[in-house]
Amino acid sequence: MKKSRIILAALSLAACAPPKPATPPAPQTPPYELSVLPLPQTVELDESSRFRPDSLTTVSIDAAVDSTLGLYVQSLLAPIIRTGPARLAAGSQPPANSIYLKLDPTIVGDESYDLLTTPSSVTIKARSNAGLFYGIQTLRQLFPSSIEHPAAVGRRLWIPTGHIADSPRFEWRGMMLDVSRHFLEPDDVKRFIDHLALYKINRLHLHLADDQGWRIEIKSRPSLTAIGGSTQVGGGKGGFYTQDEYRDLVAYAAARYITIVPEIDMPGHTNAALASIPELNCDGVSPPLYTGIRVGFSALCVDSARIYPVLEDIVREISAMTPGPYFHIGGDEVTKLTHPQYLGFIEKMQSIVNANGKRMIGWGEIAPAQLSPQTIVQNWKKDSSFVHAARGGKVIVSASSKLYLDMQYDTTTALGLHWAGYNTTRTAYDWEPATFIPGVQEASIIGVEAPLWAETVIKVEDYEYLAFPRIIAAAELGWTRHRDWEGFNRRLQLHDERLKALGINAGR
Ligand code: TNX
Repeated sequence: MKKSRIILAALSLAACAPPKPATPPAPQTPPYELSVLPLPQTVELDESSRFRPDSLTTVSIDAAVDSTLGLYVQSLLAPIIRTGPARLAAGSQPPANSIYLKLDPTIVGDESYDLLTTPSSVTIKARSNAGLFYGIQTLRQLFPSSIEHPAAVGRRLWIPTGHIADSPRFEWRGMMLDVSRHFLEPDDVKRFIDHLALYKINRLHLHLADDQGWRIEIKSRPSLTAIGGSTQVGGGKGGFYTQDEYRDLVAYAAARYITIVPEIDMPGHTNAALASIPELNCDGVSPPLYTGIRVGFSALCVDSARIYPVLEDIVREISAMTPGPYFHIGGDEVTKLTHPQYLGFIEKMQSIVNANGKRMIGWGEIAPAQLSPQTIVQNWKKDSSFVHAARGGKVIVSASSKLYLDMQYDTTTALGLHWAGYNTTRTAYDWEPATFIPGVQEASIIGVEAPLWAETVIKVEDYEYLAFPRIIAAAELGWTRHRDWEGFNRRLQLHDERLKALGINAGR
């Protein structure tokens, strides 16, 4: 493993500065402090020389680089940088005073990048466009928060020279949005996607169906949205994504190197589906829609052959419009079935999901079923995910007592629940996923994900209040190998201005 090395002359100078004299000297630029989140693997910065983009700075990209990345760099620094990105001819060098993106197969790791800053240039190298995208996010955060205000006049944007070499600890760095309990409009989901990308989060799990709402159009089963999508917790108007809107979200996320993971929770958490399609019920009669927040009362009629064509239609249509390799079948909190009924159902769903070309994911309860090692188990409470690890399967760590974003910060938080405890930002950050689940070691952990359940949130501001800053803690947990709470907390304080600049309604 590479050693983590952070050389920050400015930081140590600030730490041993003498007490302030009575009459302060003429104002000076404060020392540069690193506020990049998540913390990169190695950072060497030299504040004594700087790169400062100006109206003559250009963006250069190599032959194979995704051109949207060049445009993205230009837009981050517009209107300071005036010209669009230039694609370099093979073998030629970038001009002086440029920000240069280069694909380099010698960089180890699919999502790694290398960022070198001299007084006259910035060079980001990576093996993949995803790595370049992460390098650009680091570059963005090296600049002061005023980079987030493109219309501000007289901005002085500069970064110290130096070298950052970075790669993620885990392949899966996720967030989950529950859009079922309350519906979140596509534009609000996009807003989340934009902000998650800033922290190198690469999975957005959408919890698309639960007791209170069905949120995705299924063309062969239109009653799912016509009935199941018509309400939400508290009885509001609900809503759903049309297939075009879903595809648009998938593409929007993909352009930010985020893979959408669709979840249809089953066989429990299915009241909205049961209310929409009578034959999913054992007595063939649909129950009424449900707008409360109880869990565990609903179940598909798993012994009836007539439910499987419906489930096949759902998995097929969603899989066809999801380029990512995953399909999440939920599987949590089932109290209305026997254990053999439950396990048999999970195994049938695994065949259906695999037949549609996807890797199945399910909550921890699915672990005792006969699962393929390709299936992924998402741990959220004490479960038997060690059984899955023992068969060579992967586990996503979403420990509710650490990473549940719908847990209240403390007893004074108005929004959220507290059945798993109160989760402060430190709770979310200051623990170790590789030693948390008995029998599940680092090698079995594909990564971490922070779920935001939405029983108590309606407006996107409320979702943000619970998500930020804890999602940033989760992002660093997933990315950074050598973490320390004090350092993180300091960078987070410095980052606060950027959250404000982005208009994020972070909880404090
Ligand atoms: C448990 S976590 C649930 C959800 C609730 C959540 C509320 C999980 C797999 N199931 O249905 O929304 O608690 O915190």
